[in-house]
Amino acid sequence: MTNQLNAKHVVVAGLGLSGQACLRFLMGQPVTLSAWDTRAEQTLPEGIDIPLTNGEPPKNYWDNVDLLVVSPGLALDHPQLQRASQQNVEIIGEIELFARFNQASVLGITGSNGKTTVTLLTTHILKACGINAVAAGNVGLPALDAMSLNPEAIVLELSSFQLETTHSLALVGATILNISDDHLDRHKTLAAYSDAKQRIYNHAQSALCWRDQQLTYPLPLMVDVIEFGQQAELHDFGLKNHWITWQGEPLVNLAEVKLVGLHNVLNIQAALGLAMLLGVDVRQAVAAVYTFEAVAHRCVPVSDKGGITWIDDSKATNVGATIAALQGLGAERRGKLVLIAGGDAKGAAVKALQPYFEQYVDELITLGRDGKQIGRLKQGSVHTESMQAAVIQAHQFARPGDIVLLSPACASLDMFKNYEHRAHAFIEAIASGDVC
Ligand code: UMA
Ligand code: ADP
Repeated sequence: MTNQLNAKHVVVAGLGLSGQACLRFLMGQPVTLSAWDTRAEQTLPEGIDIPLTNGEPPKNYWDNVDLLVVSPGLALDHPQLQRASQQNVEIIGEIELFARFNQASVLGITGSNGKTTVTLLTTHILKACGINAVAAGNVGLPALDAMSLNPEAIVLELSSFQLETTHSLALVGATILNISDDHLDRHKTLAAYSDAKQRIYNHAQSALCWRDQQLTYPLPLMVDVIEFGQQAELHDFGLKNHWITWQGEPLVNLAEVKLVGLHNVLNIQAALGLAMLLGVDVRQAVAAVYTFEAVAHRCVPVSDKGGITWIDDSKATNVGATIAALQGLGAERRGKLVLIAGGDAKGAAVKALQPYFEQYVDELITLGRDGKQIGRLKQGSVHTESMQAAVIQAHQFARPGDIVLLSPACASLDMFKNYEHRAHAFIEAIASGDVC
Protein backbone atom coordinates (compact mmCIF):
# COMPACT_ATOMS: atom_id res chain seq x y z
CA MET A 1 0.00 0.00 0.00
CA THR A 2 1.36 3.49 -0.84
CA ASN A 3 1.69 5.90 2.02
CA GLN A 4 -0.54 8.83 1.03
CA LEU A 5 0.17 10.48 4.35
CA ASN A 6 3.88 10.93 3.87
CA ALA A 7 4.33 10.08 7.54
CA LYS A 8 5.75 7.07 9.37
CA HIS A 9 4.75 7.69 12.97
CA VAL A 10 1.31 9.19 13.58
CA VAL A 11 -0.14 10.22 16.96
CA VAL A 12 -3.90 10.63 17.40
CA ALA A 13 -4.60 13.17 20.15
CA GLY A 14 -7.97 12.84 21.88
CA LEU A 15 -10.03 9.68 22.02
CA GLY A 16 -13.53 11.12 21.63
CA LEU A 17 -15.80 10.42 18.66
CA SER A 18 -13.51 11.88 16.02
CA GLY A 19 -10.28 10.56 17.57
CA GLN A 20 -11.72 7.05 17.56
CA ALA A 21 -12.76 7.43 13.91
CA CYS A 22 -9.17 8.51 13.10
CA LEU A 23 -7.78 5.44 14.84
CA ARG A 24 -10.13 3.10 12.98
CA PHE A 25 -9.14 4.70 9.68
CA LEU A 26 -5.39 4.88 10.36
CA MET A 27 -5.28 1.22 11.45
CA GLY A 28 -5.69 0.47 7.72
CA GLN A 29 -2.77 2.72 6.72
CA PRO A 30 0.93 1.76 6.55
CA VAL A 31 1.94 3.87 9.58
CA THR A 32 3.06 3.35 13.18
CA LEU A 33 0.23 4.56 15.36
CA SER A 34 0.08 5.87 18.95
CA ALA A 35 -2.61 7.67 20.92
CA TRP A 36 -2.55 10.39 23.56
CA ASP A 37 -5.38 11.84 25.64
CA THR A 38 -5.07 14.48 28.35
CA ARG A 39 -7.59 12.60 30.52
CA ALA A 40 -6.29 9.96 32.93
CA GLU A 41 -9.31 7.70 32.55
CA GLN A 42 -9.63 7.64 28.74
CA THR A 43 -9.15 4.18 27.20
CA LEU A 44 -8.64 2.88 23.66
CA PRO A 45 -11.67 1.73 21.67
CA GLU A 46 -12.27 -2.03 21.73
CA GLY A 47 -10.20 -4.04 19.27
CA ILE A 48 -7.46 -1.39 18.91
CA ASP A 49 -4.16 -2.26 20.55
CA ILE A 50 -1.59 0.54 20.22
CA PRO A 51 0.53 2.47 22.75
CA LEU A 52 -1.67 4.91 24.71
CA THR A 53 -0.42 7.79 26.84
CA ASN A 54 -2.75 9.46 29.31
CA GLY A 55 -2.13 12.87 30.88
CA GLU A 56 1.29 14.52 30.56
CA PRO A 57 3.42 12.71 27.92
CA PRO A 58 7.15 12.08 28.60
CA LYS A 59 9.65 14.77 27.52
CA ASN A 60 10.85 12.93 24.42
CA TYR A 61 7.32 11.97 23.32
CA TRP A 62 7.33 14.03 20.10
CA ASP A 63 10.77 12.84 18.93
CA ASN A 64 10.31 10.82 15.73
CA VAL A 65 6.61 11.71 15.41
CA ASP A 66 5.77 12.96 11.88
CA LEU A 67 2.07 13.67 12.07
CA LEU A 68 -0.31 14.60 14.89
CA VAL A 69 -4.06 14.25 14.25
CA VAL A 70 -5.68 16.41 16.88
CA SER A 71 -9.31 16.30 18.10
CA PRO A 72 -11.39 19.48 17.86
CA GLY A 73 -11.86 19.60 21.63
CA LEU A 74 -8.12 20.22 22.17
CA ALA A 75 -7.07 23.86 21.78
CA LEU A 76 -4.10 24.46 19.49
CA ASP A 77 -2.39 26.55 22.18
CA HIS A 78 -2.21 23.49 24.46
CA PRO A 79 1.46 23.37 25.63
CA GLN A 80 1.93 19.85 24.24
CA LEU A 81 0.67 20.87 20.80
CA GLN A 82 2.98 23.87 20.89
CA ARG A 83 5.86 21.58 21.76
CA ALA A 84 4.99 19.19 18.93
CA SER A 85 4.81 22.11 16.52
CA GLN A 86 8.22 23.40 17.65
CA GLN A 87 9.60 19.94 16.86
CA ASN A 88 8.16 20.25 13.31
CA VAL A 89 5.45 17.67 13.80
CA GLU A 90 2.71 18.33 11.22
CA ILE A 91 -0.61 19.01 12.98
CA ILE A 92 -3.92 18.32 11.24
CA GLY A 93 -7.46 17.42 12.31
CA GLU A 94 -9.82 14.60 11.39
CA ILE A 95 -11.42 16.67 8.60
CA GLU A 96 -8.04 17.22 6.91
CA LEU A 97 -7.38 13.48 7.09
CA PHE A 98 -10.80 12.96 5.48
CA ALA A 99 -10.04 15.59 2.82
CA ARG A 100 -6.88 13.75 1.75
CA PHE A 101 -8.68 10.46 1.09
CA ASN A 102 -12.31 11.34 0.26
CA GLN A 103 -13.74 10.74 -3.25
CA ALA A 104 -17.40 11.78 -2.71
CA SER A 105 -18.87 15.20 -3.55
CA VAL A 106 -18.85 17.34 -0.40
CA LEU A 107 -20.91 20.34 0.67
CA GLY A 108 -19.59 22.27 3.69
CA ILE A 109 -21.59 24.29 6.20
CA THR A 110 -20.31 26.52 8.96
CA GLY A 111 -21.52 29.60 10.85
CA SER A 112 -22.32 30.51 14.42
CA ASN A 113 -25.92 29.31 14.17
CA GLY A 114 -28.06 27.14 11.91
CA LYS A 115 -25.32 24.66 10.93
CA THR A 116 -27.16 21.53 12.11
CA THR A 117 -30.50 22.66 10.68
CA VAL A 118 -28.96 23.43 7.27
CA THR A 119 -26.86 20.25 7.28
CA LEU A 120 -29.87 18.03 8.00
CA LEU A 121 -32.19 19.93 5.66
CA THR A 122 -29.66 19.78 2.79
CA THR A 123 -29.22 16.04 3.34
CA HIS A 124 -33.00 15.58 3.46
CA ILE A 125 -33.38 17.46 0.16
CA LEU A 126 -30.60 15.50 -1.56
CA LYS A 127 -32.04 12.16 -0.45
CA ALA A 128 -35.53 13.14 -1.61
CA CYS A 129 -33.97 13.99 -4.99
CA GLY A 130 -32.44 10.52 -5.28
CA ILE A 131 -28.88 11.32 -4.20
CA ASN A 132 -27.33 8.95 -1.65
CA ALA A 133 -26.19 11.61 0.84
CA VAL A 134 -24.95 11.42 4.43
CA ALA A 135 -24.80 14.20 7.05
CA ALA A 136 -21.52 14.20 8.94
CA GLY A 137 -18.94 16.22 10.85
CA ASN A 138 -19.87 18.39 13.82
CA VAL A 139 -23.48 17.15 13.51
CA GLY A 140 -22.32 13.86 15.07
CA LEU A 141 -21.09 11.22 12.60
CA PRO A 142 -17.33 11.69 12.12
CA ALA A 143 -16.44 12.52 8.51
CA LEU A 144 -14.13 9.50 8.22
CA ASP A 145 -16.96 7.19 9.30
CA ALA A 146 -19.24 8.81 6.69
CA MET A 147 -16.55 8.22 4.03
CA SER A 148 -16.47 4.51 4.86
CA LEU A 149 -20.18 4.29 3.91
CA ASN A 150 -19.22 5.25 0.30
CA PRO A 151 -22.07 7.74 -0.27
CA GLU A 152 -22.38 9.87 -3.42
CA ALA A 153 -22.43 13.05 -1.37
CA ILE A 154 -21.40 14.08 2.13
CA VAL A 155 -22.94 17.13 3.79
CA LEU A 156 -20.37 18.28 6.32
CA GLU A 157 -21.18 20.46 9.32
CA LEU A 158 -17.91 22.15 10.25
CA SER A 159 -17.09 23.90 13.51
CA SER A 160 -14.46 26.61 13.81
CA PHE A 161 -12.34 24.11 15.78
CA GLN A 162 -12.47 21.62 12.91
CA LEU A 163 -11.70 24.28 10.31
CA GLU A 164 -8.63 25.52 12.23
CA THR A 165 -6.82 22.28 11.44
CA THR A 166 -8.15 21.80 7.87
CA HIS A 167 -6.08 22.86 4.85
CA SER A 168 -7.10 21.08 1.64
CA LEU A 169 -10.83 20.32 1.89
CA ALA A 170 -12.32 20.47 -1.63
CA LEU A 171 -15.99 21.47 -1.56
CA VAL A 172 -18.56 21.68 -4.36
CA GLY A 173 -20.32 24.32 -2.29
CA ALA A 174 -19.64 26.01 1.02
CA THR A 175 -21.38 28.47 3.29
CA ILE A 176 -20.69 30.59 6.32
CA LEU A 177 -24.31 31.09 7.37
CA ASN A 178 -23.64 33.91 9.84
CA ILE A 179 -21.07 35.08 12.36
CA SER A 180 -21.78 36.19 15.91
CA ASP A 181 -19.84 35.91 19.18
CA ASP A 182 -19.21 32.27 20.05
CA HIS A 183 -16.36 30.16 21.42
CA LEU A 184 -14.44 33.33 22.32
CA ASP A 185 -13.13 31.51 25.40
CA ARG A 186 -10.99 29.59 22.90
CA HIS A 187 -10.55 31.86 19.87
CA LYS A 188 -10.11 34.99 22.06
CA THR A 189 -11.25 37.50 19.38
CA LEU A 190 -14.10 37.64 16.88
CA ALA A 191 -11.50 38.21 14.15
CA ALA A 192 -9.69 34.96 14.98
CA TYR A 193 -13.00 33.09 15.14
CA SER A 194 -14.09 34.55 11.80
CA ASP A 195 -10.69 33.73 10.21
CA ALA A 196 -11.13 30.08 11.23
CA LYS A 197 -14.57 30.05 9.56
CA GLN A 198 -13.16 31.65 6.37
CA ARG A 199 -11.01 28.56 5.82
CA ILE A 200 -14.14 26.76 4.55
CA TYR A 201 -13.85 28.74 1.28
CA ASN A 202 -10.17 27.95 0.61
CA HIS A 203 -10.91 25.16 -1.90
CA ALA A 204 -14.65 25.66 -2.54
CA GLN A 205 -16.09 25.99 -6.06
CA SER A 206 -19.12 28.06 -4.98
CA ALA A 207 -20.00 30.08 -1.91
CA LEU A 208 -23.43 30.76 -0.42
CA CYS A 209 -23.39 34.07 1.42
CA TRP A 210 -25.82 36.07 3.54
CA ARG A 211 -26.40 39.54 2.01
CA ASP A 212 -26.69 41.17 5.44
CA GLN A 213 -23.28 40.10 6.69
CA GLN A 214 -20.03 40.83 4.88
CA LEU A 215 -18.18 38.34 7.10
CA THR A 216 -20.04 35.49 5.39
CA TYR A 217 -18.42 36.31 2.00
CA PRO A 218 -15.13 34.74 0.91
CA LEU A 219 -12.03 36.92 1.20
CA PRO A 220 -10.77 37.46 -1.44
CA LEU A 221 -14.10 37.29 -3.24
CA MET A 222 -14.52 34.14 -5.32
CA VAL A 223 -16.21 34.32 -8.73
CA ASP A 224 -19.12 32.05 -7.98
CA VAL A 225 -21.10 33.57 -5.10
CA ILE A 226 -24.79 32.83 -4.57
CA GLU A 227 -26.52 35.25 -2.22
CA PHE A 228 -29.42 34.71 0.17
CA GLY A 229 -31.39 37.06 2.39
CA GLN A 230 -34.77 38.36 3.48
CA GLN A 231 -35.03 41.20 0.95
CA ALA A 232 -37.34 41.30 -2.08
CA GLU A 233 -34.53 40.65 -4.60
CA LEU A 234 -34.43 39.83 -8.29
CA HIS A 235 -31.03 38.31 -7.81
CA ASP A 236 -30.47 34.77 -6.36
CA PHE A 237 -32.55 34.06 -3.21
CA GLY A 238 -34.98 36.60 -1.77
CA LEU A 239 -38.22 36.87 0.19
CA LYS A 240 -41.48 38.43 -1.01
CA ASN A 241 -45.07 38.11 0.21
CA HIS A 242 -44.25 35.12 2.43
CA TRP A 243 -42.59 33.27 -0.45
CA ILE A 244 -38.91 32.49 -0.80
CA THR A 245 -37.96 33.62 -4.30
CA TRP A 246 -35.28 32.49 -6.77
CA GLN A 247 -34.25 35.10 -9.38
CA GLY A 248 -37.39 37.05 -8.42
CA GLU A 249 -39.80 34.12 -9.00
CA PRO A 250 -41.79 32.53 -6.11
CA LEU A 251 -40.18 29.24 -5.06
CA VAL A 252 -41.15 28.17 -1.51
CA ASN A 253 -44.47 29.02 0.14
CA LEU A 254 -43.66 29.71 3.80
CA ALA A 255 -47.21 28.79 4.82
CA GLU A 256 -46.34 25.19 3.92
CA VAL A 257 -43.03 25.08 5.81
CA LYS A 258 -42.83 23.44 9.26
CA LEU A 259 -39.86 25.49 10.53
CA VAL A 260 -40.69 28.63 12.52
CA GLY A 261 -38.87 31.97 12.71
CA LEU A 262 -37.39 34.26 10.08
CA HIS A 263 -33.91 32.82 10.63
CA ASN A 264 -35.18 29.58 9.10
CA VAL A 265 -35.93 31.42 5.85
CA LEU A 266 -32.17 31.93 5.54
CA ASN A 267 -31.52 28.30 6.46
CA ILE A 268 -33.91 27.05 3.76
CA GLN A 269 -32.36 29.34 1.15
CA ALA A 270 -28.86 28.14 2.01
CA ALA A 271 -29.87 24.46 1.97
CA LEU A 272 -31.66 24.80 -1.37
CA GLY A 273 -28.70 26.68 -2.83
CA LEU A 274 -26.27 23.98 -1.73
CA ALA A 275 -28.49 21.18 -3.05
CA MET A 276 -28.90 22.97 -6.39
CA LEU A 277 -25.10 22.88 -6.79
CA LEU A 278 -25.39 19.10 -6.99
CA GLY A 279 -27.85 19.44 -9.85
CA VAL A 280 -31.08 18.42 -8.10
CA ASP A 281 -34.51 18.91 -9.64
CA VAL A 282 -35.71 22.18 -8.08
CA ARG A 283 -39.39 21.17 -7.84
CA GLN A 284 -38.48 17.96 -6.01
CA ALA A 285 -36.14 19.93 -3.74
CA VAL A 286 -38.91 22.36 -2.76
CA ALA A 287 -41.30 19.47 -2.05
CA ALA A 288 -38.66 18.08 0.32
CA VAL A 289 -38.45 21.42 2.18
CA TYR A 290 -42.18 21.11 2.98
CA THR A 291 -41.72 17.71 4.65
CA PHE A 292 -38.73 18.69 6.81
CA GLU A 293 -39.48 18.74 10.56
CA ALA A 294 -37.71 21.16 12.94
CA VAL A 295 -34.67 19.65 14.64
CA ALA A 296 -35.27 19.00 18.38
CA HIS A 297 -34.28 21.78 20.85
CA ARG A 298 -34.18 24.48 18.15
CA CYS A 299 -37.24 26.71 18.63
CA VAL A 300 -39.62 23.74 18.97
CA PRO A 301 -42.95 24.00 20.86
CA VAL A 302 -42.94 21.20 23.48
CA SER A 303 -46.12 21.77 25.53
CA ASP A 304 -49.30 23.81 25.68
CA LYS A 305 -49.86 23.20 29.36
CA GLY A 306 -52.08 25.87 30.93
CA GLY A 307 -52.85 27.31 27.48
CA ILE A 308 -49.25 28.60 27.35
CA THR A 309 -46.93 27.81 24.42
CA TRP A 310 -43.74 26.41 25.96
CA ILE A 311 -40.89 26.55 23.46
CA ASP A 312 -37.62 24.61 23.75
CA ASP A 313 -34.69 26.45 22.15
CA SER A 314 -32.09 24.92 24.45
CA LYS A 315 -29.64 24.71 21.52
CA ALA A 316 -29.40 28.52 21.64
CA THR A 317 -25.95 28.34 23.19
CA ASN A 318 -24.88 31.82 22.09
CA VAL A 319 -26.27 35.34 21.94
CA GLY A 320 -26.92 35.26 18.16
CA ALA A 321 -29.23 32.26 18.41
CA THR A 322 -31.31 33.86 21.15
CA ILE A 323 -31.57 37.11 19.20
CA ALA A 324 -32.82 35.10 16.18
CA ALA A 325 -35.44 33.34 18.35
CA LEU A 326 -36.63 36.63 19.84
CA GLN A 327 -36.87 38.28 16.43
CA GLY A 328 -38.59 35.27 14.90
CA LEU A 329 -41.12 34.64 17.68
CA GLY A 330 -41.38 38.06 19.31
CA ALA A 331 -42.51 39.92 16.20
CA GLU A 332 -45.56 37.70 15.74
CA ARG A 333 -46.55 37.10 19.38
CA ARG A 334 -50.06 37.93 20.47
CA GLY A 335 -49.58 37.62 24.26
CA LYS A 336 -46.59 38.10 26.55
CA LEU A 337 -43.17 36.57 25.92
CA VAL A 338 -41.46 35.14 29.01
CA LEU A 339 -37.80 34.28 28.42
CA ILE A 340 -35.66 31.84 30.42
CA ALA A 341 -31.96 32.51 29.73
CA GLY A 342 -28.52 32.06 31.27
CA GLY A 343 -25.74 29.53 31.73
CA ASP A 344 -22.10 29.79 30.61
CA ALA A 345 -21.78 32.75 28.23
CA LYS A 346 -18.33 31.56 27.07
CA GLY A 347 -16.90 35.08 27.31
CA ALA A 348 -19.43 36.60 24.87
CA ALA A 349 -20.67 40.20 25.09
CA VAL A 350 -24.20 39.51 26.41
CA LYS A 351 -25.04 43.24 26.30
CA ALA A 352 -26.00 42.74 22.63
CA LEU A 353 -29.20 41.13 23.95
CA GLN A 354 -30.44 44.29 25.64
CA PRO A 355 -32.27 45.98 22.69
CA TYR A 356 -34.03 42.69 21.89
CA PHE A 357 -35.07 42.30 25.52
CA GLU A 358 -36.52 45.81 25.35
CA GLN A 359 -38.39 45.11 22.13
CA TYR A 360 -39.66 41.57 22.62
CA VAL A 361 -39.30 40.27 26.21
CA ASP A 362 -42.01 40.99 28.77
CA GLU A 363 -40.52 38.97 31.64
CA LEU A 364 -36.97 37.67 32.02
CA ILE A 365 -35.99 34.74 34.23
CA THR A 366 -32.32 33.83 34.52
CA LEU A 367 -30.29 30.90 35.80
CA GLY A 368 -26.72 29.61 35.70
CA ARG A 369 -23.23 31.06 36.05
CA ASP A 370 -23.74 34.16 33.90
CA GLY A 371 -27.48 34.44 34.58
CA LYS A 372 -27.18 37.43 36.91
CA GLN A 373 -25.09 39.31 34.32
CA ILE A 374 -27.86 38.74 31.76
CA GLY A 375 -30.53 39.64 34.32
CA ARG A 376 -28.95 43.07 34.82
CA LEU A 377 -29.91 43.90 31.20
CA LYS A 378 -33.61 44.04 32.07
CA GLN A 379 -35.29 45.68 35.03
CA GLY A 380 -37.46 43.36 37.11
CA SER A 381 -35.75 40.16 35.97
CA VAL A 382 -35.79 37.24 38.41
CA HIS A 383 -32.77 35.00 39.04
CA THR A 384 -33.43 31.34 39.93
CA GLU A 385 -31.21 28.50 41.13
CA SER A 386 -32.64 25.61 39.08
CA MET A 387 -34.61 24.87 35.90
CA GLN A 388 -37.51 23.70 38.09
CA ALA A 389 -37.57 27.07 39.89
CA ALA A 390 -37.28 28.94 36.56
CA VAL A 391 -40.26 27.06 35.11
CA ILE A 392 -42.38 27.62 38.23
CA GLN A 393 -41.55 31.34 38.04
CA ALA A 394 -42.39 31.39 34.31
CA HIS A 395 -45.73 29.81 35.06
CA GLN A 396 -46.47 32.52 37.59
CA PHE A 397 -45.76 35.21 34.98
CA ALA A 398 -47.57 33.60 32.02
CA ARG A 399 -51.28 33.54 31.18
CA PRO A 400 -53.08 31.49 28.49
CA GLY A 401 -52.01 32.74 25.06
CA ASP A 402 -48.52 33.69 26.26
CA ILE A 403 -45.20 32.16 25.19
CA VAL A 404 -42.53 30.81 27.55
CA LEU A 405 -39.28 30.48 25.64
CA LEU A 406 -36.19 28.64 26.90
CA SER A 407 -33.45 30.25 24.79
CA PRO A 408 -30.44 30.55 27.10
CA ALA A 409 -27.89 32.45 24.92
CA CYS A 410 -25.34 30.37 26.84
CA ALA A 411 -23.75 26.94 26.97
CA SER A 412 -25.28 24.52 29.45
CA LEU A 413 -22.21 22.89 30.95
CA ASP A 414 -22.22 24.90 34.20
CA MET A 415 -25.47 23.18 35.27
CA PHE A 416 -26.17 20.34 32.84
CA LYS A 417 -24.41 17.53 30.96
CA ASN A 418 -25.27 19.21 27.64
CA TYR A 419 -28.00 21.23 25.92
CA GLU A 420 -30.19 18.12 25.52
CA HIS A 421 -30.04 17.48 29.27
CA ARG A 422 -31.02 21.14 29.84
CA ALA A 423 -33.99 20.72 27.46
CA HIS A 424 -35.12 17.58 29.26
CA ALA A 425 -34.95 19.41 32.62
CA PHE A 426 -37.18 22.11 31.08
CA ILE A 427 -39.68 19.61 29.67
CA GLU A 428 -39.77 17.57 32.90
CA ALA A 429 -40.30 20.71 34.99
CA ILE A 430 -43.26 21.71 32.78
CA ALA A 431 -44.75 18.23 33.10
CA SER A 432 -44.26 18.07 36.88
CA GLY A 433 -47.13 18.72 39.27
CA ASP A 434 -45.72 22.13 40.28
CA VAL A 435 -46.88 23.58 36.96
CA CYS A 436 -50.57 23.02 36.40
N1 UMA B 1 -10.91 16.33 25.64
C1 UMA B 1 -9.98 16.29 26.65
N2 UMA B 1 -8.77 15.75 26.38
C2 UMA B 1 -8.42 15.26 25.19
C3 UMA B 1 -9.37 15.30 24.15
C4 UMA B 1 -10.61 15.84 24.40
O1 UMA B 1 -10.24 16.70 27.77
O2 UMA B 1 -7.28 14.78 25.04
C5 UMA B 1 -12.25 16.90 25.92
C6 UMA B 1 -12.55 18.17 25.11
O3 UMA B 1 -12.08 19.32 25.74
C7 UMA B 1 -14.07 18.11 25.03
C8 UMA B 1 -14.37 16.62 25.00
O4 UMA B 1 -13.21 15.96 25.47
O5 UMA B 1 -14.65 18.66 26.19
C9 UMA B 1 -14.73 16.10 23.61
O6 UMA B 1 -13.72 16.57 22.72
P1 UMA B 1 -13.30 15.76 21.42
O7 UMA B 1 -12.40 16.60 20.62
O8 UMA B 1 -12.86 14.40 21.78
O9 UMA B 1 -14.72 15.68 20.70
P2 UMA B 1 -15.34 14.44 19.88
O10 UMA B 1 -15.96 13.47 20.81
O11 UMA B 1 -14.34 13.94 18.90
O12 UMA B 1 -16.52 15.22 19.13
C10 UMA B 1 -16.16 16.11 18.08
C11 UMA B 1 -16.98 17.37 18.25
N3 UMA B 1 -16.73 17.94 19.57
C12 UMA B 1 -16.06 19.08 19.74
O13 UMA B 1 -15.68 19.75 18.84
C13 UMA B 1 -15.82 19.53 21.16
C14 UMA B 1 -18.46 17.02 18.11
O14 UMA B 1 -19.20 18.24 18.11
C15 UMA B 1 -18.70 16.31 16.79
O15 UMA B 1 -20.04 15.89 16.74
C16 UMA B 1 -17.79 15.10 16.70
O16 UMA B 1 -16.42 15.50 16.84
C17 UMA B 1 -17.89 14.36 15.34
O17 UMA B 1 -17.41 15.16 14.31
C18 UMA B 1 -19.94 18.53 19.30
C19 UMA B 1 -19.66 19.94 19.78
O18 UMA B 1 -19.95 20.25 20.93
C20 UMA B 1 -21.43 18.44 18.99
N4 UMA B 1 -19.13 20.83 18.93
C21 UMA B 1 -18.93 22.23 19.27
C22 UMA B 1 -20.20 23.03 18.98
O19 UMA B 1 -21.03 22.58 18.17
O20 UMA B 1 -20.31 24.16 19.53
C23 UMA B 1 -17.78 22.78 18.44
P1 ADP C 1 -25.70 25.10 15.07
O1 ADP C 1 -25.48 23.70 14.60
O2 ADP C 1 -24.91 26.11 14.29
O3 ADP C 1 -25.57 25.26 16.55
P2 ADP C 1 -28.58 24.74 15.00
O4 ADP C 1 -29.32 24.49 13.74
O5 ADP C 1 -28.31 23.59 15.89
O6 ADP C 1 -27.20 25.47 14.66
O7 ADP C 1 -29.33 25.86 15.82
C1 ADP C 1 -28.72 26.39 17.00
C2 ADP C 1 -29.51 27.55 17.52
O8 ADP C 1 -29.46 28.62 16.59
C3 ADP C 1 -30.97 27.27 17.77
O9 ADP C 1 -31.31 27.99 18.91
C4 ADP C 1 -31.66 27.81 16.53
O10 ADP C 1 -33.00 28.22 16.78
C5 ADP C 1 -30.77 29.01 16.17
N1 ADP C 1 -30.67 29.24 14.73
C6 ADP C 1 -30.87 28.36 13.73
N2 ADP C 1 -30.62 28.93 12.54
C7 ADP C 1 -30.23 30.20 12.77
C8 ADP C 1 -29.82 31.30 11.95
N3 ADP C 1 -29.77 31.20 10.63
N4 ADP C 1 -29.49 32.47 12.58
C9 ADP C 1 -29.54 32.59 13.91
N5 ADP C 1 -29.93 31.59 14.74
C10 ADP C 1 -30.27 30.41 14.19
